Amino acid sequence: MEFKEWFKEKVSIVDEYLGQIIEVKENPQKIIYQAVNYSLLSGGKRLRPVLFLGAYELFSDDLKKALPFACIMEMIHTYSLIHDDLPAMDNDDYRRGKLSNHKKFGEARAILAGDALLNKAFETGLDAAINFKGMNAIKALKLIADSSGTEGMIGGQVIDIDGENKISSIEDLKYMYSLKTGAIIKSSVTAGATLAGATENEIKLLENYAEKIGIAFQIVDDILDVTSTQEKLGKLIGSDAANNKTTYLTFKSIDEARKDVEKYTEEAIKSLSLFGNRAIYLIELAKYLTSREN
Ligand code: GRG
Repeated sequence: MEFKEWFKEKVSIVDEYLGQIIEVKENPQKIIYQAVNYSLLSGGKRLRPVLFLGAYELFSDDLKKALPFACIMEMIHTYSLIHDDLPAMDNDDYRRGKLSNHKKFGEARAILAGDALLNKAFETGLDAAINFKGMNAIKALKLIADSSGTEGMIGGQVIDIDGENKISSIEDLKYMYSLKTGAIIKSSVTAGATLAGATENEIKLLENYAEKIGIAFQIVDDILDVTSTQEKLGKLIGSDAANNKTTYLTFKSIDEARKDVEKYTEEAIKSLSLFGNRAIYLIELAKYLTSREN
């Protein structure tokens, strides 16, 4: 199967699952289901669940068992986008080609929609873990929880909002990126492999792959914020400059940044050599991320 077809197939099973995750009940809190679904079902590349399934698939064919865990990654990611767009954070009015959650539902509901998604992620994970034999599901959930917290995405966001005070070198910046963006990209891959029963050595190699694509992904994000258009990105461009953000382009030119993306991607692909042709989709995925337009 061609990579594009493989990717499309994965996105389609993820979208189908996510579409059923929130039961819209006729009760006084009905608005929260609408606010959650507004952001969760508004497209997005579904990169993290696809990475999860791609890593899982290296070791097991039983994708149905992995699907709830893979979708947790998208719920956590979507919550982070809703909160990141709030006036107190990046103050972005558009996301995924639509008004951001707080612009549509108001700030208080957007905060609660983000909280609800994070909670739903672990409700979903725990439900699935109850039916999973052995400890692999618990281990995978632990990786996911750690990567979302103060030593992961939240930690990175804290450094990011403190901005220039905390980031004075490219090393500081890469540290912040490794937490803010990198941590849940990494856990998507390592938790997928863990759930499927990969060995420690196999997980280590995949961790290396994920770290490298994580930094490449974020550098591309910084480049797109300068070079893309609102139509392609689905949100206003130039948001980093408007927020006085330190980005990769504070330290490097666009050409240098593009070269670094290539370098990290090659290193990521090299980490997969042990898996031979089995890793073809993860290899193609790394390449696709270098040329993405949104
Ligand atoms: C609020 C706790 C908290 C964390 C926010 C991830 C994050 C931390 C903020 C997102 C801000 C941002 C634009 C980061 C750059 C990298 C990134 C996560 C981009 C968006 O991810 P994509 O490109 O988005 O995978 P789609 O819409 O395709 O899912």
